[in-house]
Amino acid sequence: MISGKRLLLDVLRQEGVDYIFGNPGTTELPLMDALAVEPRIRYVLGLQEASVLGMADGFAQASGRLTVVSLHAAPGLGNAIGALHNAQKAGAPLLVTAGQQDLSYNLTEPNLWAELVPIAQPFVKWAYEPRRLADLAQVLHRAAKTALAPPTGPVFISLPADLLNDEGEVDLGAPSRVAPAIRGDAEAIARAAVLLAGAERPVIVAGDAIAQSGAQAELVALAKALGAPVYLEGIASRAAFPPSHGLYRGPLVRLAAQIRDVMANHDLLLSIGGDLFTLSLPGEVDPLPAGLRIIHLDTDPWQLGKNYPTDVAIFGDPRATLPELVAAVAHRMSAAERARADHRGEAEAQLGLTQLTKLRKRALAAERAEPIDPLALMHTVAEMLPANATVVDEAISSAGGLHRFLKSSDPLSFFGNRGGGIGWGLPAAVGVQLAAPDRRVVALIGDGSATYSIQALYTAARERIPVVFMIINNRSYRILKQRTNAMKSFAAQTDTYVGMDLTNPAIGFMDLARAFGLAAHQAKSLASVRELLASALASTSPTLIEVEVDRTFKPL
Ligand SMILES: Cc1ncc(C[n+]2csc(CCOP(=O)(O)OP(=O)(O)O)c2C)c(N)n1
Repeated sequence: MISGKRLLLDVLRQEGVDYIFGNPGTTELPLMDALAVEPRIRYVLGLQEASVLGMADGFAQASGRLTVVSLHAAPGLGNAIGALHNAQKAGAPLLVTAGQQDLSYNLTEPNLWAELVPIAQPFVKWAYEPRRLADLAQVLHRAAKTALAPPTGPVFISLPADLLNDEGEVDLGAPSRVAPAIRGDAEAIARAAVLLAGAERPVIVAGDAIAQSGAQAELVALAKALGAPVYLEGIASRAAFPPSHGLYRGPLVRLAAQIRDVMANHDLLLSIGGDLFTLSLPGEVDPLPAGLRIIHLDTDPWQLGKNYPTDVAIFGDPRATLPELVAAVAHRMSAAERARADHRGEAEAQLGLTQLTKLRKRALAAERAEPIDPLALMHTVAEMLPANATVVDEAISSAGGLHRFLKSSDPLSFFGNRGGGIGWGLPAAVGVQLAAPDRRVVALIGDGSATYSIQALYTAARERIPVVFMIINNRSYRILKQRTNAMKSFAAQTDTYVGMDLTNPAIGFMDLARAFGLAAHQAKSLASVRELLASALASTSPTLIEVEVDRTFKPL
């Protein structure tokens, strides 16, 4: 005989779970009761569900492990939906649960009751509400398997309270795992190699799948063999390529005209897990010039040929597939083609290094600017980061240059907001740090973004998670001002931006941080940033540094 609540925790233990991120209510009380005698699972309390989900997202992405979230009924699930959208886009393997009222009286429409599965469904790979204790173990195992099977992503299970309180003789079952390293089709690899070997001006767009599969070294080998520049996809949220490498070009801008300007220089586009293309606004032009050939390798077959016809579409894991592709290209290339690729690679690398030197010079020239120049700030922070640092980036309009200045490109060195719903970075940083305790997590967060899920600071203080939170305060939604200005209409003519200034009153970030139990400091010069960052990095407690930056913006 076993109770549903005991079975729930036993099955989660079988699935390797040792953290639950949650915020409790009446419908979760059976779970909270069972946790009272389950020392192997740590319950990480978040004070609002957007923060709970965001922390779990960071943890899941950094650990690659099944990560459990416990939310409270329909209102709790509703609060988490924006963050669930982000987790879905990032492919975070989350098992999201919400307590449901006792099935026996849902017909009466009790307090907090609404159907949960339809709320979660658009944002998950699978959503289900078990109705019998006998099904609970199988449902949980299937949920875990589904979240972790490539392409990874969140699943949702509604947990009716009566199932958790019920008792019965039920089998716990056992976990299943789908082996993730899918090797691309050999015939497709051979066709891709023919096109790549003969390409005159190939370009690579690298996506998050590179970091997710740990294929950085394989990508460098391929880029070198092809003499091709490497751009990150527009919504890059992971590190794919060494930032100081001459072939690196940083992320594509998410605007059609800018992408087209890049692509016009090339005859073949090789996308490795890259989004073709997630744009921020509809463009008047097509991002891809006519005649550009496309080879696309991805762990998610949905992405292959989604928006553009693809000459060769390979369903596979980059790390498992790229060595074969590199070997096939080497085998196909004639001596003349190889010489051409080497020559091209040298010229591209030279160009990349010149661009990087120019950008560095601009950052250095702005070092003394007051208020602080965002580019100079990114350069300073990147220079100061220790080798084992992880950057969590939600600096939005202040992040320019960051991707080029960072020194490290290992898979855990960088996390960004893939889904675009802001309020992600602050909680995600807490989850990343919890999953990677040997690293130093530095979160670069815009002041606007920080306020959506500010209560994650409390979890950092309560759990002693030593993130360095750097709030980049321009007292505005600057990116929205930029974009409104680009419409060249009333706002631009009158220099009036409705609902985009955070000045009157100014938000007291140091007061907020201290109220949640963190040490907090303010920097108004780069010298002070250096000093405060150095001491925050030396601390074993979380710290918040508010950096006042220049709030003006350049027209796009
Ligand atoms: C959940 C959500 N609400 C609103 C937005 C729209 N939005 C995008 S960026 C932005 C402002 C970000 O401000 P901040 O973090 O200070 O960065 P800045 O633009 O100043 O660089 C807003 C409100 C969004 N993306 N997601």
